[in-house]
Amino acid sequence: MADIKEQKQKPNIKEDSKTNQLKGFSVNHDDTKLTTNQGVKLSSTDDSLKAGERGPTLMEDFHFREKMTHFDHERIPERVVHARGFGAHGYFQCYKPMTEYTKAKFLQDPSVKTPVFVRFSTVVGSRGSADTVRDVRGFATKFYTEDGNYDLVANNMPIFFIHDAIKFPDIVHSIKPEPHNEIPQASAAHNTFWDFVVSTPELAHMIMWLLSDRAIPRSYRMMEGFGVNTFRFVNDMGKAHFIKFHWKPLLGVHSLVWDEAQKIAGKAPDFNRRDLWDAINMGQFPEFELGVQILKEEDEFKFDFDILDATKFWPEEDVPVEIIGKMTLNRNTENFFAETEQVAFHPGNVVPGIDFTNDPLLQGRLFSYLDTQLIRLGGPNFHELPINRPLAPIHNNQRDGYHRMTIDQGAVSYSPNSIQNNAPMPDPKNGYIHYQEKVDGKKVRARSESFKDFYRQATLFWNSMSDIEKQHIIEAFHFEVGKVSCKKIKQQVVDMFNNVDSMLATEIAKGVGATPPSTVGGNDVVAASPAVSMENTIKVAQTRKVAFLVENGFNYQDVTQTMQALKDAGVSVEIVSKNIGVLNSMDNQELEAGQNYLTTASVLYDAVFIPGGRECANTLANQGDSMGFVNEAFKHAKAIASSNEGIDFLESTQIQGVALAGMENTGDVVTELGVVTIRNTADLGKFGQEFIKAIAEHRHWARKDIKEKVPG
Ligand code: HDE
Repeated sequence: MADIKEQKQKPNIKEDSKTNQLKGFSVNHDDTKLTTNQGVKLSSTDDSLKAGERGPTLMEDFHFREKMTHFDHERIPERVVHARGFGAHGYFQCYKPMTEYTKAKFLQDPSVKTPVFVRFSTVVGSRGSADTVRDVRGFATKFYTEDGNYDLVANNMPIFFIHDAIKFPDIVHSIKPEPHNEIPQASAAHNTFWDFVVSTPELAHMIMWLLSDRAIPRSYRMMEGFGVNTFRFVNDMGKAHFIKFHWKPLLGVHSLVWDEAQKIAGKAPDFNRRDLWDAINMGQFPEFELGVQILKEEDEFKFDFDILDATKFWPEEDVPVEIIGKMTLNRNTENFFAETEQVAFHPGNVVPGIDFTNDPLLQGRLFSYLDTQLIRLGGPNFHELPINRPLAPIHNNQRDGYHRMTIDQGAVSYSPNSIQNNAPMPDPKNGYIHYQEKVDGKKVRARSESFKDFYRQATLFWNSMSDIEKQHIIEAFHFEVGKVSCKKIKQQVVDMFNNVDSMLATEIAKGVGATPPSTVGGNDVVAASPAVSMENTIKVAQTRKVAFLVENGFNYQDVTQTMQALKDAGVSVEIVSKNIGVLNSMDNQELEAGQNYLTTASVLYDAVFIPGGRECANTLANQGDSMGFVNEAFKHAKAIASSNEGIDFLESTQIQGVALAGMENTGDVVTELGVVTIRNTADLGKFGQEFIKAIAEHRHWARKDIKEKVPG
């Protein structure tokens, strides 16, 4: 059984320290006999104990009662927000000692691998909701450091909706399903939310982010994380700096398109979960670099926004992000409930060297997270659950409470004491010392004037978007506000966003049946922050997923060589056919199709390949499902590749106006708008490389008017 005896001395943290600690609690049931929770072996579990075969069940059936009682109590309250999530284990390593800024031990020694557990989440939906809804994503990391647990409880957007935590229950109530009918699930597209938006101008900036592509990430592995609130680093001289935390994914930041996200929500509601699970199982470990923006205390008032206002970001162009380490996620959980569901994060879990600021959103969070765990995990001892247990030893005078697991020795549970020489004893040298910020003010229920610029950064964000990102934001407004039934609110949305940009407001009005603004809106912001546009992100093909549409009579060489090229680039391939099972090539070689058009769909891939082979191409051209598959990939701006006779099939789809390798072309790879074709089996090497480049591009937005021209 579990070895939960705490070590008294300083823990020697290694990459696998947390895994080893968890192993002490993990139970293997292979080759075991069925028992009760009291360890009594059972002879049968298929029938309850009855008075006669057709008689009533007996009260004394302890096995029935125990089994049923446990089942009846198996659910705990889901998180009030961020209910749906998915976790993974890994480690963090800093790149260099950060001693100048912080004494946090896990940021000092690049040779130390600090174990971490990360939970990604959506915010609004309930535990069973779909992964790909339009929403903010949570990105919470628990570092099991030698100085105790540090939680970086982040989101995938750098700002938040509101200034002050006291408004959190209001905004959450407005966005959650409406209370009278519990509709809609996991969606902001309804009256109460937009009613709240138009009544609360501080939301303007966050709405721009929420309606941008950031709200529908392609993968948890491809999104940034932001600490949002302003924290402090404090060094061993007691000197502090203001900081913002960033996680930067090494695969870049990439998103789905809205039509795709909605379809995935039906076809594969676990899309983001499965993506993370599969990537880790395949050894494609997600990696995120940790960055910090660091500000001197004396620069606190240097900006045209308040650095304590969580509805503002610090433009990276003004305050560069210093990359200080990397996190690698390399192990899936063994048990979802024990780990992902029971993990309890809290922004107040800090270690010496990291401290808070007066950011009023952060201040309120410092209350909420501990409080919420008390109801969710049923009492004050949740820190003893294996996933929450620190690697650093715990010694204090806290005792009792539901589900206490440690057996604390001795008569003393108070301080000071003489019986135990005052142990456990405070440690003035190494113990946590709060930063001694001077605070002096009147008690007021008020908001600082410096927070009241609601629109200028929303405009900065809008100015920073590429054309396609702007188009997607406008379409998101059309969807979200189009679902609002109250005409007055629609008009108020138009009027509110006229403060951000007139063109934006006019476009919103067009799509939702409101009147365009009659006055020129916007404000004086003309600058842009290129770092917030996803167009400028890292672009690699690695870990992407490609569908090969194959039928009997395919060209074996086309398939195997292209597959090898993709695999060498870290791209995975699935063979999709009308029927799952063995396919024969034109020269009678075999290939196994793992998916059919019912088990999978175009929206679940990053790209499509159609090989040569006359019979294969003819079959595909006569299958509506294959045509639809390619049309949809084209419409969603994904890379498409085809060789030899496969191109004839492409010509019969809706891929129009893109140059394909013609019959007269006998050698060159033709690449246009992310469609890569070749009529020469001898040069598949170059073809593979071009295809990989097109996949790395993520999407090919230059395909003009695809949305209008391609049905579906
Ligand atoms: Fe949270 N938030 N939050 N939040 N939050 C919770 O704590 C809260 C905020 C974030 O995977 C809850 O354990 C308040 C910002 C993540 O388990 C709760 C306010 C950011 C997670 C809570 C905020 C976050 C939570 C619900 C406004 C980004 C999921 C369950 C003042 C920096 C953690 C729980 C996980 C979860 C309160 C705003 C991130 C109720 C009061 C800003 C990633 O305590």
